[in-house]
Amino acid sequence: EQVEQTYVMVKPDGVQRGLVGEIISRFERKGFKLTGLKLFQCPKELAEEHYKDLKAKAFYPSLIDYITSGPVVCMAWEGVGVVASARKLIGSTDPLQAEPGTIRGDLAVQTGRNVIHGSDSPENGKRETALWFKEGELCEWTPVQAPWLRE
Ligand code: DAT
Ligand code: MG
Repeated sequence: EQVEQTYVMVKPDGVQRGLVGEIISRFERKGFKLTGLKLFQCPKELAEEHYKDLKAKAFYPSLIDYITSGPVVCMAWEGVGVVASARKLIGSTDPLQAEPGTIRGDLAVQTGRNVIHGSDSPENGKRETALWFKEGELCEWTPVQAPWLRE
């Protein structure tokens, strides 16, 4: 079983709406390991690099405006299966299609204000974690609960 990394980010609407604790709590309770966490005002260049695959989309300019419109909360989470599991906790891109019980299903109503980002593959998990966190901002540590989460 491969330990993966994923990059999860509370978007500016989630911060403005006071959902940071609620969102972090869902990942914490699941049992993944937090390895990086910061409140951060994203520069335009970084938003453009993060979403470079969407550059051709009509919504791209408003997406960049949205992500840079206020502070975000950047998180790195680690664990076996964390990438796909985080996507499940997050729910579908369109919050109206997202299942109840997911973050977007419970806490959002529109794709353009869907409160959270999560990497879509282990490769992108590594790429995005390295993009948003500098060396020295990530912590290697062993949670005391580790033996109670995995046999
Ligand atoms: P996800 O964030 O679920 O991985 P994505 O990678 O396809 O979704 O798109 C990145 C973000 O771009 C998404 O969270 C919100 C925005 N977006 C995607 N499709 C959109 C659309 N049709 N209209 C407006 N914004 C959209
Ligand atoms: Mg995506």
